[in-house]
Amino acid sequence: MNVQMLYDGILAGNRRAVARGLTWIDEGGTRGKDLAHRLFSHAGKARVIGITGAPGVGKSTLVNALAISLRHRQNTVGILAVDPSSPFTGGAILGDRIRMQESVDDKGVYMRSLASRGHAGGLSRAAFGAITLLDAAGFDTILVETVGAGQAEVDIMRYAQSVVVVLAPGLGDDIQAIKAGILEIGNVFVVNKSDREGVELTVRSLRGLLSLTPESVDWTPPIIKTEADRAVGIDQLIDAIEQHQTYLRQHNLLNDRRYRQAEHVLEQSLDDVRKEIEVDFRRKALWKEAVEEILAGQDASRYVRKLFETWLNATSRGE
Ligand SMILES: Nc1nc2c(ncn2[C@@H]2O[C@H](COP(=O)(O)OP(=O)(O)O)[C@@H](O)[C@H]2O)c(=O)[nH]1
Ligand SMILES: [Mg+2]
Repeated sequence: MNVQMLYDGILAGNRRAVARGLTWIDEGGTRGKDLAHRLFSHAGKARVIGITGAPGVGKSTLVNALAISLRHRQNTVGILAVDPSSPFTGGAILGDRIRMQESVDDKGVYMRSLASRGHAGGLSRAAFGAITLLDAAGFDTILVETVGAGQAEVDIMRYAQSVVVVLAPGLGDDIQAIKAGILEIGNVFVVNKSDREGVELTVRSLRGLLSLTPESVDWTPPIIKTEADRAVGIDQLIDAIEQHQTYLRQHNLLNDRRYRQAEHVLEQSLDDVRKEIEVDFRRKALWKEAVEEILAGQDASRYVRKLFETWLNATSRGE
């Protein structure tokens, strides 16, 4: 399958093309990056919902319940599970897969886990590319699950329009330990496993913590109680997400976000060119020559200019 066929296939919503494209993107190589950049202008229609929180709070169960409920509302749903600690064949993901089965048999749902084996920053870039692809493929809603563990996961949540932070009772004492970063990115909070003891305590502690974070004037994050494995509270959660989406639209925040994402694409391309130049020149004599001249006291920026010029000439000659 060549790039053009793949690109056309993705835009037509062909599942095999979507699968292949996501593999390219997850590899982190040039072809995946180019594909994601080309697809960007066709994205921007989907609503992108991030679901984050500590391991075991019930995020995957919640995503499953959300997907089923959204399908009943005639939404098509793309699901990305981003978990660098779980390779494709790993137990956790396999378990998720099985529980996702109910929605997976349905053509209106596409589920994929990303493992991105790439360098630092590779994971969030792959996630952005994958969201772009699913958006361009025409899914109405994209659900992105991340373990709210590190900076990469917080970065990924920047690509979501509405971020749902999931907690569970029994983490009561831990609630103080929740990273402030996670609290700040939450637009909707869920206390899942509300069948368990200590729900009200968790809700109260959470409300207390949220009152300390700088408050947006127009949006107060609601706290929704759910029991994901029995699909309790899912409609309330969808309503809360929809209210947040309405808020974003009314304040023109979706357009702002799209503008920043286009800037981000530009930054990534610039970064790619810089890396390409470096890789190319490390192989050439000019690199060694430059290092030696710098050792001898020459200005490095002169060489940078020269590297760019030589690269530009070579690329315009199609080398
Ligand atoms: N008691 C109870 N268990 C739940 C609920 N939701 C999910 N679980 C269970 O919690 C465990 C972890 O769920 P999972 O969705 O994999 O959590 P994740 O790691 O956050 O994705 C599983 O055994 C679920 O069946 C709930 O509302 N109540
Ligand atoms: Mg999970």
